[in-house]
Amino acid sequence: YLFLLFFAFFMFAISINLYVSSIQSYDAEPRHPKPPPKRRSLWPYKNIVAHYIGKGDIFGNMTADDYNINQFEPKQGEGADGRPVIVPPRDRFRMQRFFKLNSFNILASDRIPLNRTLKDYRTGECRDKRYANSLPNTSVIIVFHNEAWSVLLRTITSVINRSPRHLLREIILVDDASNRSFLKRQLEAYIQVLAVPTRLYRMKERSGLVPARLLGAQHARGDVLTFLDAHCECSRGWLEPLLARIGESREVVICPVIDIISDDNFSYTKTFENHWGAFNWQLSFRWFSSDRKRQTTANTKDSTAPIATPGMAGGLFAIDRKYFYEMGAYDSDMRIWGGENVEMSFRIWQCGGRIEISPCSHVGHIFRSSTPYTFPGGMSEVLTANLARAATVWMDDWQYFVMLYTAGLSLSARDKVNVTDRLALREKLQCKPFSWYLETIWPEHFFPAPDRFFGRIIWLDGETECTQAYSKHMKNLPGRALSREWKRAFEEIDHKAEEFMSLIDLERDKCLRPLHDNVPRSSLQPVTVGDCTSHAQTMDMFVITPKGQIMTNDNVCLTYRPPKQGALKLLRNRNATISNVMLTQCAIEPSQQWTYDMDTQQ
Ligand code: LR7
Ligand code: MN
Repeated sequence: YLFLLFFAFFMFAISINLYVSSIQSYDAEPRHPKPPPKRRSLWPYKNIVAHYIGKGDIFGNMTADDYNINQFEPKQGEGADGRPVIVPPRDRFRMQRFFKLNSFNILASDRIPLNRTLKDYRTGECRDKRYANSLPNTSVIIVFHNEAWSVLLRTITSVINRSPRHLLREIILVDDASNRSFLKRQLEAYIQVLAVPTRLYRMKERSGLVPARLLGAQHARGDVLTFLDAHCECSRGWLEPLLARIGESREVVICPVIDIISDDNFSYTKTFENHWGAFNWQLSFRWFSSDRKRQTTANTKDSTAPIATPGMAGGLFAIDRKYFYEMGAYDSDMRIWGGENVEMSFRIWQCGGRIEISPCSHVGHIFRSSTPYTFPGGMSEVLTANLARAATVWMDDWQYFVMLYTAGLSLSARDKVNVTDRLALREKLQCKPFSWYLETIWPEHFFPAPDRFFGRIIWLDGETECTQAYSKHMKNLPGRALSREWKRAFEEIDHKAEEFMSLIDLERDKCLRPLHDNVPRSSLQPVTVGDCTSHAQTMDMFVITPKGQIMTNDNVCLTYRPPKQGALKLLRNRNATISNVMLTQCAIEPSQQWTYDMDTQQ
């Protein structure tokens, strides 16, 4: 028995060793252009020791340098036509281990050829569309920080293969101080042999995507600047509609439809073409889907015409190069990540330009659920500072609303930023006020406004099955108020909360609670009630529009849904009435129309 036990242990040790060294064999540089010789360990157990003591254990954290472990072995036909990739079971362990390096499944990507085929995602009308012979040409600018090899190169390859050669003037790569070694000489060598002039610039130190894009733009010579994230795939016919729209009007910033490349299996999924974008109370970008007017010159309903959008996602867009600079390029003080898309959306619209999405242009982007890279200075600090800059310069009175209702974006964050030069730009370009933006460009918005009520809603649970919302704490915001008044108004709401608490019967009264983060914008969700809180920041706040919509953050509206006939269960349910009030995407329909009497506050 002892012998058997010993033998079993021996076999176990050997298999562990084999397994771990198989992980280590992932330690090869990408195949192109020249695979470096494999390093062989002199002492076989070094790998195990390195795993458990040195480089962090196999279940633990990895550093960027570990990514030199890159096995790029595309297999013909894998991922063809945008199909998902299946990583064989024997690689599942490595797959999980390497996922966190990029927050996407690099093993799946490494199996797909750089020039994989995609479907044609355009509608028939878009395919049939003919464009002028003389479109402006473009520089494609791709900035990256520690991007994965196969993903970055597939982005570049798709740009080259799917752009008409005469329209693609050059590709400009900007490395935002990556520390992965294959992004150094190896990348430089790779881009020498490409069919389109490709240049690489490097940031001296990690700065963020805004400074990197500014550096790229500075070296660009095309008529148009087209920005892409470093993990995209352009599909057939993506470029012409963008350039054609700018050829028509140089004051248009034009975005493609952003399709989804799975972070898990790299499948390419077409998204809806009639989506448009805007921002929630925390200024994060959101997609919306109600119909908006298309930008057509003709009266006919042209399905190929671009759709105006109040906000842009930020990563994928084309803009006339000179116009980019006339309009103040970017706020160069925005660091690392975030906020620049908010700033640009407000600025372009308020200063006389337009932002549109072309339904005929499809580009895939890998959406990730977490950020793989570091945020020097702290993620929330960096984001807060960037958003505070955007809000202070462009949002007028609404900046106070954003400051109070955004976790982390306090009034003190605003006081720290110095935006003198951006305010001067706003002055120089004679830009319109934020109220104009909300009313004209984004009439569906869900922000409080002078013609709207804003506050909490108390639910008086009841005798009756009729659904009615009662409010005791609505505040009519001052009309053409000065900023200071607005600031006071919001602080008052916060302040009055205590007073408000004394008004309500804590035992009986409950406040309506929107489940902001959990509400899928497309489906019905029952509203919840909970204890009334006293902090503005908790966001159990609603806006009542003159049309009677009760809106809250993220385009969610209170909707009445009649109880099902003869549902005995409902009668027995004490919460029968509340269960008829749902939260769903705002739309102009009778089930979303409520009445509010200002005098009785009911
Ligand atoms: O410090 C950094 N330095 C960089 O060079 C941080 C990032 N980057 C690069 C990075 O390698 C990538 O190529 O900048 C690019 C964008 O960074 P991502 O991919 O981490 O950003 P994201 O796709 O999560 O975020 C979106 O919002 C950002 C706000 O700052 C930028 O505007 C991104 O470009 C933008 N991406 C898109 O719009 C793609 C569609 C997403 C949607 C909806
Ligand atoms: Mn991205």
